Amino acid sequence: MEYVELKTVNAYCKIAKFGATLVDWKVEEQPIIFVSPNAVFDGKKAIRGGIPVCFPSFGPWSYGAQHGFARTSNWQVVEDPTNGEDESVVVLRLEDTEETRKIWNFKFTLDYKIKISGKVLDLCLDLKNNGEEDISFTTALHTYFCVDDVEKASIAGLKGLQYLDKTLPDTPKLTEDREKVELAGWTDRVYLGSSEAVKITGLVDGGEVSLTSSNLPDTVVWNPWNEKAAAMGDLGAEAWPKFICVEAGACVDPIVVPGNQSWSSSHRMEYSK
Ligand code: TA6
Repeated sequence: MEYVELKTVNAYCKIAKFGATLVDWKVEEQPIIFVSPNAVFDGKKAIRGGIPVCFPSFGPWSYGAQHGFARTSNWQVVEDPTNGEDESVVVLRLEDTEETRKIWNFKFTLDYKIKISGKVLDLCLDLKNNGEEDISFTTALHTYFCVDDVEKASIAGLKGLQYLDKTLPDTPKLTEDREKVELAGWTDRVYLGSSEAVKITGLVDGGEVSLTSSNLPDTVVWNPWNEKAAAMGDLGAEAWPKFICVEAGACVDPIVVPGNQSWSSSHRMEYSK
């Protein structure tokens, strides 16, 4: 599997060209992103962990596998990383192919700029619709964060938001009333219209991370918990307490990009300890 690496004086990042999946982000040697010890790196199955790019769909999709084809496609490096003392950047690109057009008949260029600087990771998606027809899609950056114990992690910034609870029949829309969201079992929620920063505490070794976005209005919180994890060959019963997924996306209301127009989004992670 081919990778591209970013390095600065105090941070490191590694991205698989397969799926443009960021599989490692360290600040001062501290790993922040979780990858399952049982992840498969066969260039076919989505990597279990890291930051999979869900596109052109977040969730189930009538055209193919859930979360779309971007996370199981080979991306190109547009230009080699610029590795400076304080900042390092790379752009990866996914374009339509004969295969993608067979299942989703649109011409597009999706550029994914990844930048590390200090204790910050910036992820920017820029979609160009190269055809005449509107493109409609949903998307998410499906981040797995390393935690000491998922039951001791907490997420602030979601109070007052409505969320879809995918663990309940008919996926009801409920309202979050907690200042700090803590997980005590299988959790699969899409919080709608997050505006303020979302802060995760309980990362490995006392770390915290603050998340902000533009044009990615929803926040997904997920952990499969023990039973479901045990049934996932690329996760397993031992690994599930060691991560929490907090994902920035446009997960519900599709984004529509008219012919020959563009759409862009950004997602910033600021680590602190
Ligand atoms: O982000 C939460 C979610 O949509 C869950 O419903 C679960 O399916 C998870 O993604 C993992 O999906 P995957 O296809 O990577 O196994």
